[in-house]
Amino acid sequence: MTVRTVPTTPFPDQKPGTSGLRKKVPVFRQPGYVENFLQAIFDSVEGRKGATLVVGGDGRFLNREVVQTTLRIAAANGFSRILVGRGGLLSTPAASCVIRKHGAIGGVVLSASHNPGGPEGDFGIKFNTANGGPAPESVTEAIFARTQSLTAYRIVEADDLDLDRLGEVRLGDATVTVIDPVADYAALMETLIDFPRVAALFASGFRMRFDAMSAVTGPYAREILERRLGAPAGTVVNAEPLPDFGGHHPDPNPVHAHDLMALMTGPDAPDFGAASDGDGDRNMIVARNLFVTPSDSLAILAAHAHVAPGYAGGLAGVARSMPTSRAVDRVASKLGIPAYETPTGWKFFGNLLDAGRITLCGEESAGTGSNHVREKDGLWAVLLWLNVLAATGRPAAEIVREHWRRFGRDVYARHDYEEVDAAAAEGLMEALRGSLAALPGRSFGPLNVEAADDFAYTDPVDGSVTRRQGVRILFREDARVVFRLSGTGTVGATLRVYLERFEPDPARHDAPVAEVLAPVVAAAEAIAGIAARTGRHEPSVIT
Ligand code: VG1
Ligand code: CO
Repeated sequence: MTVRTVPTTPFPDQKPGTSGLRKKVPVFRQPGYVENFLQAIFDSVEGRKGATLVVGGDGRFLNREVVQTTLRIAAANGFSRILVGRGGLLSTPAASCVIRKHGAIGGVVLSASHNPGGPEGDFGIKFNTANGGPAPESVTEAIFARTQSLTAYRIVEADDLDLDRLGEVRLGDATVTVIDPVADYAALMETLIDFPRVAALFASGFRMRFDAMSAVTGPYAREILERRLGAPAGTVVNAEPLPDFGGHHPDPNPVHAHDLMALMTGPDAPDFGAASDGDGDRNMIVARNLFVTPSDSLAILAAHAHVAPGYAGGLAGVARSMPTSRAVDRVASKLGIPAYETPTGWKFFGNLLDAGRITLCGEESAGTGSNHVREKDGLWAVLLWLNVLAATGRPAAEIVREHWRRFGRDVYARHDYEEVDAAAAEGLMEALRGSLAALPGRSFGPLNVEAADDFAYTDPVDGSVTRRQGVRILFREDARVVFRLSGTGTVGATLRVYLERFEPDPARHDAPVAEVLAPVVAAAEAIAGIAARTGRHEPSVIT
């Protein structure tokens, strides 16, 4: 087998966003596009000679082809051991687990997460470092810089490997090992969660539905829930990973997981419902007749985590992304532990986790995780919930309501305006930034602005500073609105508007979210002029 050096020219658009490089499939299919980006990644990995690399993806369209290319380019760039999930599959949290367990120098994760797949859908490439987490900004910036000066990539000339057979094969100077994508992950879950207790819960007649949304979590959920924990066959639905996710948006929220929502609000609702996204790092939790807002789920798990063996010693601290509601902060202050506020994206939790400052963290976008890996972890969150349900013996909806009674309710919603004109969205954000200084003291209906800023984050561990992470407006009435542009969209711009209002009075905890937030929505419109600037009078998705 020979290593070929292939001349190439840079693509201008290979700048990683919130979570790696995400583009439409046809963009990735341009000759050299994948090869260039991979070469730029590997050029930025110091010490790769002789090191171990992990490769896998969420099984979407193009996954198998790009896995083969990744193996060939990795083998040509000095890695000596490459671990790849059978069928080219690894969920994002499982990739993080495998990197850590096998002392790999990093991993290439092929996914566009919750974005749709298929020939006209999205694809993505992300690089994770030796701690198992998404590469920090310093690394993604170095990768982008490298993409702009690339003149050639190196690749081993070889036939495609058989990815469906476990075991070792040689590729150039490297050994490629096809591993069971589930085994290491399932073993880790057994150390964190009280499996016998959850198994006893299922044995007692407790029923749940887990909707894998035809994405990567199916095999993981089947193995763990149905085989190891004894949930009845059929508990996991849409369990086969499909290249186009069955034509659906593999995004676990009440809009895209409507079948699950319908079941959980209907006459045949099981005790508990859950779903995960394309690459398995997000989770959706649904009680009977009650969708659990991800920000609440994080807070509830923080309050109850000690019932699970992995967290019996308590939590060192917690963190949430800035747009996530402040519910978890209230738990932290009761527990007397620190609560950190980071920019959107899991990469910002890495340093806090590595330094042992936090144990649990999460995002409003249905990402929850802990120090067990360095990615958010959908199935883990579901298992921790099951552990809490088993330990307390209470229905999920009751646990949520009791939490609100104890801590108050942070009523929350996110309004997304998708595929808006990019220039209009930028203009809206710039105008907002320009108006910040004049906002405090102004009132909008019943709400009075107390403070307004553009969120900047100083990492407490390495001192790095990240600016312009979202405009936040705080109202005296304990309400907040946050505006930011998505860094994962692939068409135009997506404006995200995060709305919340604290409600301490249990008598009002069951008021409809839209009603409670109506004044905040009106203030957001008055402040940002969304309709006038984007032409949109309604959000495209409300979660
Ligand atoms: C979105 C979410 C963010 C999440 C990111 C990756 O980013 O808001 O919380 O970390 O997706 O999630 P953005 O920039 O579009 O708002 V995933 O499940 O794509 O790995
Ligand atoms: Co995801």
